[in-house]
Amino acid sequence: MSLSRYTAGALETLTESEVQFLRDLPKAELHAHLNGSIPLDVLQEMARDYLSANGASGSTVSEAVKMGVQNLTQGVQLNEIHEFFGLFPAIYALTSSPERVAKAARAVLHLFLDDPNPQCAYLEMRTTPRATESMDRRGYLLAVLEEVEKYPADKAALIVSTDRRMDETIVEECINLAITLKEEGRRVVGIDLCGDPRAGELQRFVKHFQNAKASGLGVTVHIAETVDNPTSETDNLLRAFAPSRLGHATFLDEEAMKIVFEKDIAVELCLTSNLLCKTVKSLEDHHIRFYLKQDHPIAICTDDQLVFRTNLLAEYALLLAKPPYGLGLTMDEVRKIAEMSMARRFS
Ligand code: 6MZ
Repeated sequence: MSLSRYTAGALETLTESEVQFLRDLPKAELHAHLNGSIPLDVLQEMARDYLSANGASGSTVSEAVKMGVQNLTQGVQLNEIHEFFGLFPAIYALTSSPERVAKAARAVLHLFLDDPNPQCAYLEMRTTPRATESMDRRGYLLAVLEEVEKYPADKAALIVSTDRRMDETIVEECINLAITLKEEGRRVVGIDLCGDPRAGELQRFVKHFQNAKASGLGVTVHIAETVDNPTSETDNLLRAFAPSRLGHATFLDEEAMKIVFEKDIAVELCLTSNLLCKTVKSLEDHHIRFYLKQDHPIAICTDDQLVFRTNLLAEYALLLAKPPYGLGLTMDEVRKIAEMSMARRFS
């Protein structure tokens, strides 16, 4: 799949030895959503299978799948972040049985971890458990875990996501599943709060997140991803949810920053995702510069490489490439960032 203009530009300016340096760097991918990271060719194959089984009916779902996959194949242009979430019903139609979720998980793990060019040394893949006609949420997670656990524990683990749009009963079910599966010795290492940043009042999540933390699970939350996320919500996420990592953290005010520094909360940064969702205007304006100046722990991540047409190597290329293609960091600085990602694993 061709890369987005941001990442392709950065990679093209690097020498072969610089690319090799980035490939060889042990790095951890800590923020990758399963259904947003399915390789395009696998998704297209899944769509073909789906349409040959269901397409004749010409149902609304089949039409949505055709349109959705066509969109993703051409390369999605987003006017604003909220359009991003509209891509998922079509993808979800293709990953709604245990076999198909397993196939998607297998492909994502392979993409990140296998030769000839593994993207990272360690992957914490995250996903939101869904109940469908053919599986319940536990079945969903077991299908994904079976694939994760085919890799050694120092290579792959699972984070269970909850979505801001969920009812409290479902939040509770997802988090209890994460806790129980961990107790059963399965490779669940953390929980996440994700979903459309416009959605939901978050108070109903608090006690469940606290339970998860008390059970030894890592906690990460998407926070202040858009300028519209209220300060009170950000404050609540930092204080009541007690996360040890944050996703995006694009619009933190001074007060929030103080907590992040004091509590040493690492930040998962997804450069291309932010640029394509237009929450950040340019690399020049990206909040990574601020964290680098403060020498604060960060992890460079891909978020949803299917949609954003990127990969972890290309995200690191954005660090090393000279402006205007990248941030122009030195190899030592980039090495240090990779080390920080490895140090902030939940496992
Ligand atoms: C917030 C995001 C996201 O869980 O079905 N997701 N939530 N911000 C983002 N940044 C742009 N990218 C992905 O993967 C897809 C789900 O992850 C969340 C969305 O809720 C999306 O439905 P899973 O595997």
